[in-house]
Amino acid sequence: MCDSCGCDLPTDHDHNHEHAPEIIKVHQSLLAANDAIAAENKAHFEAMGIVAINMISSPGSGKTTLLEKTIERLKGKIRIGVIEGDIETDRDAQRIRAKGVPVVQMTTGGACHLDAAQIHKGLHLLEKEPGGDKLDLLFIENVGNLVCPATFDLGEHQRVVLVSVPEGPDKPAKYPKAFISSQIFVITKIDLLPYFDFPVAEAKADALHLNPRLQVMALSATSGEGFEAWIDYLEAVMR
Ligand SMILES: Nc1nc2c(ncn2[C@@H]2O[C@H](COP(=O)(O)OP(=O)(O)OP(=O)(O)O)[C@@H](O)[C@H]2O)c(=O)[nH]1
Ligand SMILES: [Mg+2]
Repeated sequence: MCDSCGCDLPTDHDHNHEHAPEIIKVHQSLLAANDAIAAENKAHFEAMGIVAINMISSPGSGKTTLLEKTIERLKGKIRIGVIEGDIETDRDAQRIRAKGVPVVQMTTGGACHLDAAQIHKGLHLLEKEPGGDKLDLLFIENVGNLVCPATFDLGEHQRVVLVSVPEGPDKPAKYPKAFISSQIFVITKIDLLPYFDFPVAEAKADALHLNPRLQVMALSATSGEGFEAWIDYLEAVMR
């Protein structure tokens, strides 16, 4: 640290520069601490042979419903575990437990996202659940929020961002970070397309403008339309 101006540069640096406000420095160091734990999580996943997928969306976009249908479809073929993130309640964990796979609920007590330390803790809790120590695929359902979860690496291999038809097609343009940092964009509830103004091509074009490598799919967990592409994607990431 520089004794002269108190910044992080060596003492002999040119002092003719602006200092980052303290709030930015604290934020940067919080993220650096999170990233270090995320790297440990990733190493843990790889040592255990687990593929980890982080699901991000606004509240109610259909994350848990998609997981319920996915478990129904893949149970017995792929060993699935789930870490649920919510501000309060274990309702989503109860829904997943009813499908017969290991699950833990992390409640954040107000925080709008999961962080890497919570996933580290969640993994150890999951290992104590029946079957939770031998998984092929771990889904992490993040807290319903399209903003904060995009900033926190959890050590996942894949990040999936979901937008449901009733939310409108402007979400990629308005919440770009979630789309820039994800590998897959899933448009959900397409059974509702006849009732909402949701030009799929517009949402897709905006997302691809932000992130040309994004894989885009559209599905309905309730009607099953488009579901095969999601299953194909999961089977591909498991290889
Ligand atoms: N029409 C229709 N409704 C759906 C579909 N998927 C989910 N829903 C409904 O949308 C509502 C919210 O679904 P959830 O799966 O709980 O959404 P979520 O993203 O997990 O919500 P949070 O965990 O609160 O962020 C429920 O009433 C679901 O039945 C779908 O494909 N079509
Ligand atoms: Mg949910």
